[in-house]
Amino acid sequence: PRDPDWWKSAVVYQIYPRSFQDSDGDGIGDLRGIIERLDHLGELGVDVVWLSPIYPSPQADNGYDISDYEDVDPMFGSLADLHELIEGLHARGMKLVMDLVVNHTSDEHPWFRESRSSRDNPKRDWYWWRDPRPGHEPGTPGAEPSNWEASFSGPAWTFDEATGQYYLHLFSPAQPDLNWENPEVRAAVHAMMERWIERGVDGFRMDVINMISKDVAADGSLPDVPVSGGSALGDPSPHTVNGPRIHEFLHEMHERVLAGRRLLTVAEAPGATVTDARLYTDPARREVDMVFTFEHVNLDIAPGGSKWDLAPLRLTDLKANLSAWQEGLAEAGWNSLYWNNHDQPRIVSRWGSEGRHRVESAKSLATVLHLMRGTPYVYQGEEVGMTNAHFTQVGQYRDIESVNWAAEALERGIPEEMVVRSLAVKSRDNARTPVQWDASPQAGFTTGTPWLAVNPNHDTINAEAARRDPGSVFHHYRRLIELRHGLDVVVHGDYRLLLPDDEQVFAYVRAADGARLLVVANLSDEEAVVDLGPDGALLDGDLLLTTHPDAERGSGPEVRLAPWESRVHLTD
Ligand code: TEU
Repeated sequence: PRDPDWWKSAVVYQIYPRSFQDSDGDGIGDLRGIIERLDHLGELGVDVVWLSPIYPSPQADNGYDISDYEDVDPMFGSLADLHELIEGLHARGMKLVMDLVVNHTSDEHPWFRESRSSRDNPKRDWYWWRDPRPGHEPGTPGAEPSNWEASFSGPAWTFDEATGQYYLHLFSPAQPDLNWENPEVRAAVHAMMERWIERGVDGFRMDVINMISKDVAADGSLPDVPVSGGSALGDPSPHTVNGPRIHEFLHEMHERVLAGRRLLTVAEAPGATVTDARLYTDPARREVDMVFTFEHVNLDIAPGGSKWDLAPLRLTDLKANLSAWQEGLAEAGWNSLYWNNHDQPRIVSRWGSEGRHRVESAKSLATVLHLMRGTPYVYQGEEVGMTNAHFTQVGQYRDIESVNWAAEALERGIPEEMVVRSLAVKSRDNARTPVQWDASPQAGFTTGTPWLAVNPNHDTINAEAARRDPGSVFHHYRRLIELRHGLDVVVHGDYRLLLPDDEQVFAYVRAADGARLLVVANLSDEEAVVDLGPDGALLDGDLLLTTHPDAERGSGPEVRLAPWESRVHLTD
């Protein structure tokens, strides 16, 4: 039975506008640049575009610090350009999902300007203002109202001299947290969402939405939390996620704004477990359609460390975690499927084999992700096999999270080569170098000077070369998307992991109504030989997709796979 939920067979493409395509030569991507590239998305075959923030912003966190929720920042263009983009997408049968960043605003948002102007301003309680800790000199270390830490280094509280109180910011001081306990705040957000829906948007990606419910004590204080070093967030900022009223707030938002509309909603949920996700995404609970988990992208963090404390990934850990999410949401709820976004390093450099097997590893990682049960997300450039930036100097980085951490780490005496290495592996700027469109100077991204350096490997890694090469990563993504659009077993089939203990091969079977899809991938630099047991018979099924079309293929149960070789067989 086809689900009424169109987003279950859809593929989403994330655009980080600042780095996608510049149309006016200022070195920063913009909306008209996106409009110029819609044919690329059409050829890839994606159904939805998730657009990272384009709203007015001082750009402290590249637009995730919003000073006006209902306009377009002139650096990206105008509301008219946005309407033209929406029309251009709808004309191609595609949809637009906006980034909803409402855990916090910019400190330049009028709401915060009013709130901070005086203790009795009507909007004072739209944010979290608290007195200094008793017995401490205000503004000195230890006087913060609680021990919460910010995600971009430092305490989560900043002292405001004018009114003698601290305000809360889980991210930078330029990103004060909204107080969702206040019904006026919730109503204002709901009204803003309603107006975006009226402008024609088709859904929302909700930025750190599981942080909006804070653990408030009866006396209104935000109590200390145990300092756990690296938290589930993948950074050392202990505070509450999945707070006591989160489901109430999301359900209220659903009932007030989302109900009865065929929108796509995805909640970015750092620290959420699959048990939490079942509560967030069970349709009977009417909260959101799916969540972004962080568990799999935190598997290469040293135990108890932060994202900067590097550890190698164990494939069996990745298979176990992804399978737990597949099984955990099999009966009720829905998965998002992603390797990349604007906050994560690029997968082919992180867990692929960029040097020796860049194309095959990019293809095989995409294959194992896209044929699982859930909605796949493709991040700009991932479909071309773009790599990390390979910066060699701290000064090359722009991202507030990287810049702040590097300064703090060097201050703490961490050797510079360790800082440079951690940044090269994990900085969010790895995802933010301009999209590589062709081999021309600046990769066809801009005629000016790009805000962040274009990767020199754009001379060979670019969309134009990929489109011309039938064996490219691009065409492999295009075929994966076709399989999802054409095969019910990909959308609705159940999932069964094979070979859980194998450290080279990721293999699973999807099954629905008699159809069975075998996905088998060697995610290692060495040849692999595995015995699929009774499932080996599925190797006789039609070969739908492979990285190695010329490989000799036996008929199981043993299968020999070249480094990074993957195959997809359909038995129906
Ligand atoms: O990300 C929240 C978040 O948890 C990440 O910043 C995470 O801590 C980081 O990726 C670990 O390296 C969202 C947005 O995606 C991010 O771009 C914003 O900076 C952040 O919220 C604040 O809005």
